[in-house]
Amino acid sequence: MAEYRLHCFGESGNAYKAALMLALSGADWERVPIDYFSGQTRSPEFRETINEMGEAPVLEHHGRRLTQSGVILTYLAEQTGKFGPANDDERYEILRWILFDNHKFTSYYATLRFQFGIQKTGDTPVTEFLRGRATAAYGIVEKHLAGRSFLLGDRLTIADFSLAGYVYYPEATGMDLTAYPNIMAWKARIAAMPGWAEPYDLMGPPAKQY
Ligand SMILES: N[C@@H](CCC(=O)N[C@@H](CS)C(=O)NCC(=O)O)C(=O)O
Repeated sequence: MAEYRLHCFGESGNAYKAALMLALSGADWERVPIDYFSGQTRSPEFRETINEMGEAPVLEHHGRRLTQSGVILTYLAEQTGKFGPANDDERYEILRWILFDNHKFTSYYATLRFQFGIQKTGDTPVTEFLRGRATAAYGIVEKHLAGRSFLLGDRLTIADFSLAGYVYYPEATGMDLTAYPNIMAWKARIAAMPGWAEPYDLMGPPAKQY
């Protein structure tokens, strides 16, 4: 059995954040597939034995079970000694971006992609609202990345893995990411790192063709 076990599924960008960290830090890990589209995360068994919050990702390590990608990233940075903060200022800066990501950058974009690109709802007042919120969050990150290689400056950290969770997925959102040149360059910088792979290569293929 591998040292780290990541409960995940291909479509989950929140799980991809942890998978990216495991892959780029060279950890010994394996995936434990979740059958999300058959309702596994909503089953009483999953909630009682794997994650009461009913979500991916879940990381198992030496008898510990951790959930929430931000917690998992923080834990992995401490365990591996890689991609973590170098001092207190960086610790707070990383936490600041992880919180912004969970509230705005990932959450609106991921929900938009789920509705528009996976459930194929077409445009509705909900997707239009989500796209407006995601566009605002992308604009903030685009501005922050001007003149910086990564969120904290010159060095790749877990804050980047958090925000990078959904930017490599191919499903339609009705947003054109090429309109964000700093985000596109940042995405390419992360993709050039040794160990990087596409979400569906790291965590398993999509449940169907979207
Ligand atoms: N804030 C959480 C979000 C996790 C999350 O929303 N995971 C999705 C998959 S990407 C999920 O399992 N959703 C199940 C549900 O909400 O029912 C994290 O960062 O881990």
